[in-house]
Amino acid sequence: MRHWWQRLRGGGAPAAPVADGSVHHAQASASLRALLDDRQIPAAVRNSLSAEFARLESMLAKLEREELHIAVFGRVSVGKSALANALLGEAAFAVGVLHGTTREAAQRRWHAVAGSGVHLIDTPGIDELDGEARERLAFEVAEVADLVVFVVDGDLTHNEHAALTTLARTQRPLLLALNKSDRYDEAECAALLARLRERSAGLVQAEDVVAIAAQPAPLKRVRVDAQGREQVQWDERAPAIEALRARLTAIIEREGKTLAALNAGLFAGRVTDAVGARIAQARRELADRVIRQYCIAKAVAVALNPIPVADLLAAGALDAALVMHLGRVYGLPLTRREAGALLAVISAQLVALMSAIWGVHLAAAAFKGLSAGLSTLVTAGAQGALAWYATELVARAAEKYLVAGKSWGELGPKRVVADIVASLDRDSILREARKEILARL
Ligand SMILES: Nc1nc2c(ncn2[C@@H]2O[C@H](COP(=O)(O)OP(=O)(O)OP(=O)(O)O)[C@@H](O)[C@H]2O)c(=O)[nH]1
Ligand SMILES: [Mg+2]
Repeated sequence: MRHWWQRLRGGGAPAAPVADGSVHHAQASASLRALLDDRQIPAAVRNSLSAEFARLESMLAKLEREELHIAVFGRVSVGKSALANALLGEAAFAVGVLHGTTREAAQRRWHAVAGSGVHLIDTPGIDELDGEARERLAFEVAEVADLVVFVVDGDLTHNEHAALTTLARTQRPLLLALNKSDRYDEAECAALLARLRERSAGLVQAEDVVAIAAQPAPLKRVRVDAQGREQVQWDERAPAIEALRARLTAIIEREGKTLAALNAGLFAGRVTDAVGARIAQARRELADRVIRQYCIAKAVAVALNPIPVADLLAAGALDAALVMHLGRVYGLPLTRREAGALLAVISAQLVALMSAIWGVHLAAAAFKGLSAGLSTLVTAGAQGALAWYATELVARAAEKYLVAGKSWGELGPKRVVADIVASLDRDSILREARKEILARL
């Protein structure tokens, strides 16, 4: 089933009425609340995403107040403020001939819409030349809007098309309003509309591309008075925005609640992803530190008390502690028995790999450069380095298994372990290990 917003902008089949916006609304509120109250999210992660969490709060408040935000958006001087005023029926926002009349986004409640928690947001124009900062601001506003009216006063420029595409990607429904239609005659206007529909196909649904005149230029009337003198008179004209108003009210009535819920839901989804990524990153960093500590401990122990290379993989006690520690880091604690079983699987793969492929090279690499004057210290360092490397391999394999939720995945342990062996830079690990060990002995 296609989502309602795809129906909205995709054209084709007429949109079926949304079953019940209240359901979406309640679901969105619940998911925002759940995210805000989630005690599993570490304080550090919450702090690093404080702006996002603050916005979650305000979005939840907005949902609870049943508000719907509509933003007008477009290049400077296309008549965004004039349109907002025409919809509101009052001169709420400054309108001007100067480019950049509107400097900051501002919102007003739209009382004319039934049961209205609907707010109109006027935004600064996206400047084609140097208004990078204002463009960013406008995009931010569009982000908090549930629905965006993109205002143009002619065919889409390259920048407008790019902005429209970006907005469409934010999954907000878009309306495209051709303003200042009073400047065109009927045929020109129809041709422009057709052109706009063609160029915005896939971004805006055809019926949501409409012609309006938010503030038509006054009509010049020339009268000849009794003395035969010409009198010029300017007649103000009322805004002609019915086509847009009708589309807006239809959408608000049919799916206003769902729109608000969708916007909140999308944002909650992004925050959830961000939280997940931060937690994963924090865990990786912690795991790195844990692994390093165990590598040092084991390497030093082996260096002080050398054992045959073949026994390195079998040296179990520290490895079991390491694997259990990693389990706690990744929030998937392992019992001692589980840790033992996991180690057995990994070691079996490593032993097979090492003896089959490069066991000889491994030993050679560890002992490289030892031909001249084998001091016990250096030999011990080399053995310790080897222990470090083996520990690192075991730990990374266990980490993969834990990150995948205690699973080797479809490929199985053999492939996972082989991939890890291939991905770790053996020589640099051995070099670093030797340095660390020698510094400690
Ligand atoms: N002819 C005509 N002029 C219009 C129409 N709507 C707005 N204008 C004029 O266009 C100019 C700009 O209008 P604004 O509403 O300030 O435009 P804006 O998009 O808000 O501009 P910025 O705030 O500077 O980005 C003003 O001089 C308006 O009178 C219209 O429908 N027809
Ligand atoms: Mg303005």
